[in-house]
Amino acid sequence: YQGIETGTGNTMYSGTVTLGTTQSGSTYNLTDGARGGHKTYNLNRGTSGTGTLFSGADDVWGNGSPSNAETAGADAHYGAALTWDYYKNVHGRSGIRGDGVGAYSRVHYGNNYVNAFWSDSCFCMTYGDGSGNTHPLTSIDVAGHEMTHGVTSNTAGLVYSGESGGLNEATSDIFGSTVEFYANNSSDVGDYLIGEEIDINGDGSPLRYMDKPSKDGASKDAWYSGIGSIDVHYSSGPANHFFYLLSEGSGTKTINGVTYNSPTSDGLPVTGIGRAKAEKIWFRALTTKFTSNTNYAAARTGTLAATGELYGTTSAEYKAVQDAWAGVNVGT
Ligand code: ASN
Ligand code: ZN
Ligand code: CA
Repeated sequence: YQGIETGTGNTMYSGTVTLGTTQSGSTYNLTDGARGGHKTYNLNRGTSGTGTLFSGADDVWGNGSPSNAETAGADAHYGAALTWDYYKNVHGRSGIRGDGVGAYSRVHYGNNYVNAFWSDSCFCMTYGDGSGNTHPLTSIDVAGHEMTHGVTSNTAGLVYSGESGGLNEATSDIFGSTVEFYANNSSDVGDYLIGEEIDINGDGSPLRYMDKPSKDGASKDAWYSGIGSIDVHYSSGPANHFFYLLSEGSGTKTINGVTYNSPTSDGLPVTGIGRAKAEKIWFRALTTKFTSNTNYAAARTGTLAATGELYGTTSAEYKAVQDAWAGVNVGT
């Protein structure tokens, strides 16, 4: 017998979840037959190849603890499924390349490896186990962030340096967050923070803040001439901030228990249009307006063009896009 199944994942960050699996004879494995055949492999601290496909005699994966090897696999498999479902159901895109074909994930990369990364060459994503091998980087937003690098390279192709590199990183943070909201998971709730679950700083603080990117001590809240020469994970700040302002507006707001306070660089207020419209605008711009060398000025033009097509150039949405870019010092 060979068939598509749904198993149970006992994850580290997202509680007990349903996973897409495959039964092959008397064993089960982490192959998501309903999502392009996305597979999840155990590198068992290796750093090359695929290691072994997670498989076992029952369709229950992990126990919520990082010391159980299956736990990180369950988190990664869940994050990949959510990202697949998000792009399919929200944006009508079937898989990272839009061709219905799944990628694959690798967990337990290296020893104490504190990063996760997407690779176009293997069409796969990889997760380290974090400091002490106790904080795998397998949260929902990180999964969505990494897989979005694959979407970006198969659409706009934003070059990963200079201002286009900042826009590439911001695109991954934006859709990493929207995937997290889409998941509607009660353990790993949706927010405009990146990496709040994986404790990369050791003090419970997130890696990045979209409402006010400078809270991380390095990212920029607003564009300035020369921003293209800083690290792309910091030059992403103005675009992350733009997306927050466009979605939620300026000022103070509490969402899912997190309080945000988003300033604007021009001191003028922005009225948010909601995340559901903002994510449509960014996706349409990414896939039909942005190119490999899009910079901040061109991102403003591209998102305005996308907004005009979606909502009209005299709409409140169009004005909000103008105001949100002005609020991060782009094209005032
Ligand atoms: N986690 C990092 C990122 O997605 C990995 C990298 O620097 N390429 O940006
Ligand atoms: Zn990234
Ligand atoms: Ca988050």
